[in-house]
Amino acid sequence: MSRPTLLLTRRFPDAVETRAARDYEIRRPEGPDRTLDPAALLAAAGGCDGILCAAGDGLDADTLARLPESVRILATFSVGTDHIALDAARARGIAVTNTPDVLSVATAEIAMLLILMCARRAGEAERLLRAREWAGWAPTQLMGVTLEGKRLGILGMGRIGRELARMARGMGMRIHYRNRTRLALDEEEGATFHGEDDAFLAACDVLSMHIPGGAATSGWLNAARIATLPRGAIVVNTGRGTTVDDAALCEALHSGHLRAAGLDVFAGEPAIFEGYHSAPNVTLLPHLGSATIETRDAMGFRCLDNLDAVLLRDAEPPHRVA
Ligand code: 8YV
Repeated sequence: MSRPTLLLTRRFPDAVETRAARDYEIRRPEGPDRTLDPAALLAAAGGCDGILCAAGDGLDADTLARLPESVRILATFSVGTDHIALDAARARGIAVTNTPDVLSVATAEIAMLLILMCARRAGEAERLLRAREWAGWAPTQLMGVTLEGKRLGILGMGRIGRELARMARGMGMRIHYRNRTRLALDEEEGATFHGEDDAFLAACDVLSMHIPGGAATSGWLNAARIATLPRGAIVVNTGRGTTVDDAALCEALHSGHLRAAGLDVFAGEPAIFEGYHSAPNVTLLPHLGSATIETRDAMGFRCLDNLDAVLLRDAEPPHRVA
């Protein structure tokens, strides 16, 4: 029996590539291994049964409408699906799956890393040494703030937010959260729920953002909401860059209203809003949220579990989002 054909839009971890090659004919787009434009994707998709894609691949409504009839499933190597026009996929009868759960701890770790780097000015400090400008220890040099006892506000208390809350509790932080719905009491573990933005923002010594991208959340952290944060607050974003008004965030870093910001995601990646290069107290990471060996293998296997269900067994995929 002939094997289904699978388009891999990127080079995935070895263990994932090996398993994919065992069960599928592998197809790859021409060109560099990075964010894929629709033309390259369409050029490579002819005759494919499934596509293993990633965030940043341009799967908008127009591209989906032009995918070959043979494509039955898009398995994205991400929990976020804002790069895929889900309605257009539904209209075409193409299943879309994602990778929930397996990246929650790794992403929460990067959020905590950014919180620590911001609070303790670790990025600035490292840059000082690398510039050979450290003149020696001084009692008031590069003083940060202690996290113990501070309020961590988690915007979007899903799986990643809850992992971050677990880590932050261990550091003595007090947890506040803003969510569409309140968690059950046993899941809340003492965290304070906020049903509206202003009271939530006013309670954030540190704001950690975990909301999805897309039109509904575009520019959510705007000048007015930043102004509602206490003076000296820290902002961290490991969700999607589109949820932040970059100019407003830079302005608040320059004015001193915000103490620091830590960003792992950016609107228009891999380009970065120019103002961040000169903004004080900002730590920038290149979308590392899920980048651990263990997590990336698990994400790839989750994608293959979904692809196998549809393409090898004609069954319902376990992590279907559309
Ligand atoms: C992905 C992410 O690894 O899962 C997501 O939504 O943002 C990342 O952790 C990356 O976007 C590649 O798809």
